[in-house]
Amino acid sequence: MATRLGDESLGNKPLENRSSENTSLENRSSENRSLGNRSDKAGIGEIELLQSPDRPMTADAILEDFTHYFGRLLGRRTIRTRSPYPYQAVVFAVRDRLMERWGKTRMALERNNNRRVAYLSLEFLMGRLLRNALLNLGVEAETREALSRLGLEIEEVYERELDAGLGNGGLGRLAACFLDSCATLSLPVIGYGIRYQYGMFHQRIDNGYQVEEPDPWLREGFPWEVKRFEFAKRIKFGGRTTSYVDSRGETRYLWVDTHDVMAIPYDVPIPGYRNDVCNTLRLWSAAATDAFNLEEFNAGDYGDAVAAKNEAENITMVLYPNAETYNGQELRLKQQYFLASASLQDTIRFWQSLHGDDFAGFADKNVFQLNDTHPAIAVAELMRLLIDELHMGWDEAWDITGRTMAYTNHTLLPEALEKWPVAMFRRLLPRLLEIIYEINARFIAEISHRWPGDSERIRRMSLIQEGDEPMIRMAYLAIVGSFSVNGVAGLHSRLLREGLFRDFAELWPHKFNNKTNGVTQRRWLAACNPGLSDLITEAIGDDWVVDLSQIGRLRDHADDREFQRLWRHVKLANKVRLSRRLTELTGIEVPPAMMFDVQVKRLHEYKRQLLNVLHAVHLYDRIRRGDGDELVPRAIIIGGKAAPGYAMAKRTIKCINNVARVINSDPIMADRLRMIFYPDYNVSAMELICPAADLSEQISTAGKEASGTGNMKFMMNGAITIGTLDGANVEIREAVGEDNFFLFGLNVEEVQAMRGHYRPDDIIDADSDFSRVVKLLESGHFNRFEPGVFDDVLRSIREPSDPWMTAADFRSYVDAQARANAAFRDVDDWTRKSILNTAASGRFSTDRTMRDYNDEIWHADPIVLEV
Ligand code: 26W
Repeated sequence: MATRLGDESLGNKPLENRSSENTSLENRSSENRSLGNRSDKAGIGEIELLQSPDRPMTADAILEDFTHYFGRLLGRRTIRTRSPYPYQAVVFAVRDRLMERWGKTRMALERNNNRRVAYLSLEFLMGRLLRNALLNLGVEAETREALSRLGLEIEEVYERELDAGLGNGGLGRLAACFLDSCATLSLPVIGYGIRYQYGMFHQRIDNGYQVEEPDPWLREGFPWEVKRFEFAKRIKFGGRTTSYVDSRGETRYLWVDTHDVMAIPYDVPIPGYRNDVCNTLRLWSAAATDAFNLEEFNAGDYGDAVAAKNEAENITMVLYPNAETYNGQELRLKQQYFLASASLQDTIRFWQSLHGDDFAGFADKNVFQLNDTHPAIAVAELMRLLIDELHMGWDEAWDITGRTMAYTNHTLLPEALEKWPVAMFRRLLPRLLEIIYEINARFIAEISHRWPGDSERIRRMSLIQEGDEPMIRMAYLAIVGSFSVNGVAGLHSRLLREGLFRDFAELWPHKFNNKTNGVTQRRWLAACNPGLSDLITEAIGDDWVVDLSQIGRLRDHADDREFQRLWRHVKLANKVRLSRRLTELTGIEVPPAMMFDVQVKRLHEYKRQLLNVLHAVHLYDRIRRGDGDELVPRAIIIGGKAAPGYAMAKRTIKCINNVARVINSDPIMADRLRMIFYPDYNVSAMELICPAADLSEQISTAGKEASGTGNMKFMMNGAITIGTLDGANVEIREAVGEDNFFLFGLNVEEVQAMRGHYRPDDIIDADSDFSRVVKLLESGHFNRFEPGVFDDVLRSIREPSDPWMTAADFRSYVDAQARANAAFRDVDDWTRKSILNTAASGRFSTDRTMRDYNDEIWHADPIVLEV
C-alpha cells in the first residue's frame, strides 16, 4: 500500500487533506443566498465559502480598500509618507484583486489537468513587486489617482518597497523574469524557492572598501505573501538507513533516526500581463517540528531545546552570497535538499489530491526545471520518494525521474561547479548517498556497454570524483537524471557540448540544447522607462508589451529627425534622474550631457571591471597630458557587489573608488571625466540606471560569461554595447548589426590559442599608452597614503597565467572606446544607433525564451480560465 505524502506533516497530525487543497472560492449561482455552501460529501466537513463579487478596478474602489486596510488592518489614522503603512495598505488593496485571479487560475489548473512545470531555484531576485503588479493588472492610473486624492505621490509609495533580494545576480533575476513571462503567456509554471530571512547583503562603501550589512527585508513584513501552513512538509536530515523485506519479498529501505525540519510554504502571487492569470511563487521557510516543541521542551533541557530549534530555522536564515565560486558549506547543502524535497513532496501531494496513488500519468503531467545544479539533488530525492515512500520499483521510478527532470547550466567556470564531499552526504543525507551510488553503478554499466574497456572514460564521467576526498559531481548527476540539458546562449551551449560536457554530449546528443536568455520587457522597459515606453507606443502602438518582436518596427523611425529629437529628450530626462541620485548617493555632480558609460554587475575577475579601470586611467592620463581634445565628456559608472570572501573582487572595488577619488577631485577633469562607484547595486538600482545609459560595458573574457542579461536590459533601453564576443553579446551584435555595436577583444578560439604563451609584460612594454597607465597605477598615484593596497590586483595583470587575459585585450578595448567616443560626437548618428538597438532587442524578451522552453522542453498547454 502506498503512503500518502504529507499525511504526517506536523507532529503526526494530519493537517493536510483534500479539502484544504480545495478551499475553493468558486462563484456560486446568484440564487444561492446563504453565505456558505455546506457539502458534506466526503464527510470531511467541507464548507465552500461563497465568494464576494470581484472588487472593481476603479480609483474609487481602490481608495475605499486602501482606507479600509490602512485604518482597520494596520490601525493607522494619519498618513506619514515615510512610514511603510501607505505602501502596505496599497499592496493589500491590490492583493485583493490578485486573489480573485489567483483562485481562478488554481481552479483552472485543477480542471484543465495541464502538464505543470515546477521551476526549482535557490534564487529568485524579485526586486520590488508593486509597480509591476499594477502594470500587469492595468490599474496603475487608477491607483495613482486614488493615492493622489490622499495627497500621496505613487512614485513615493513605490520607493517605500524594499527589494526582495533573494538572489545573487543573473541567475536569480532570470528566474524572476521567467515567472513574469510564464504568467503572461498563461503557462502553468510554479516557482519553488527559499524564503531567506536575509537576502543579498547590503553594500556600504567605507573609505573605498566594501562593507557588508545584513538585509532584513522581512522586518516590516512582506505584504505580498500568504502563509499556507496546511501545506507544510516534513524534511529529514541525518540519521541512518535500514532495510527490511516487504510482504512481496522485496527489500525496502528506511531512513530512520532522522532530525526533521518542517518546510512551511509562503505563496507570492505572480500576475500575468492583463490576462487574468495569476501564477505562484512558493517560498519555503524552515521551522522546528511540533514533535520537537512538545517532547524536547518538556524533557527539561530548555537551553538545548531552543538551540535545536534555532538550528532547524537556520536552514533558511540567509542567502549564500558567493556567486560563481562553489564553497562546500554544509548549510548550503541543507538548503538545497530542503528546497528539493519540499517542492517534490508538494508536487506529489498535489498529484495525489487529483489522482490518488495512480502515478501512471505523473511523468506526462509534470516537469521539473533545475536552475543550475543548486537543486540537482532533486534527481535523487524524487527516486527516494517514489521508491521508499510510494513503494515503486527502481526502473519505474527511474523512468519517471528521467522523463520529468530538465537541467539548465549557467556557468562555464570550473570553480563554480558544485561538488559535494561524499562524507558530508553520508552524514546529512545517508539515504540519498545510497541512491546516488546506485544511479552511478547503473550509469557506469551503460558507459561500459557503449565503450567496453574504456576505464579512463568511466573515471572522467563517474558521478563520484575519486581522490583523497571523494566528491559527488552535481552537474553530472543532473545530466544523467535529466531528459534535457541546456545552456543559456548559443555560444555557451556550444562550449558546453564541445568542452565541459563533451563526453555526455557524445553519449546523449539528443539531450543537449540551447535556450538563449532574455529579460521581461514589462519590467525592463514598460515599467522602468515610462518616457521611452510612451514614445515607442506613440510610434508603433503598444503590442510590443506582449510581443517584443513588434519593436522591430521602430527601425522605420530611426532616421526620422523629429523622432530622434524626442528619443534624445527622453534619454536626457532619464540621465537627469540618475544624475540626481548619483549626487544623493556620493555627493558627486555628474553633468547629464556626459556620455554615461556603465558597467553594473557582480564583481568578478572574469567580468573584468579592471579593464574598465585601466581605460579610465588611460582617459585621465590623456586629459592630463593635453591629449584629450577629441574626448567627449564621459561619466564612467561602475556598480556591483563582491562576494564577501572574494579578496580580489573586493580589492577591485577599492581600486575603482580610489581612481574615482583622484579623478573627481582633479579640477582639470571637471566637466570632462567623472568616475562613480554606485553603492549597493541591486534590481531597483538597475531600473534607474539602464534607462539612463549611453554605453553598455559587456567586457568579459571570451568564453567566460554564459550569457549575460544586463546586456539585454541596456540594449532594450537604447544603450549601445561595447563588448567581446562572449555569451549573448554574440547574438546581440548579430541582431543589431556590426555597425551598431563596438566589438573588441580576442574571441574564444584566440583566447585558447594564446594560453601558454601569453606575455603580459611584453604587451605592456610594447604599448606606450598601456605602459603609462600601468606606471601611474604602480607608482602609487591612486593610493598615496595606502601603500601596497593594489599590489595583488596590479600583479594579476602581469601574470602570464592570468586566466582573464586583461592585458591581451587592452589595446583593442581602448580602440573600441575611441570608436564609441567618435560615434558619440555625431549626435544624430548616435541617436540612430540607439534607436536601432532598442529596435533589435525583440529576440531578447523572456517571452521568447519561455516559448522556446515550452515548445522544446516542457510541452505544457496554456492555462484556460473559465469565461
Ligand atoms: C552560491 C553558489 C553560486 C554559484 C553560481 C550561486 C550562483 C551561481 C551562478 C552560476 C551565478 C550566475 O548568476 N550565473 C549567471 O547566470 C545568468 C543567467 O543565465 C547568465 O546570464 C550569466 O552569464 C551567468 O554568469
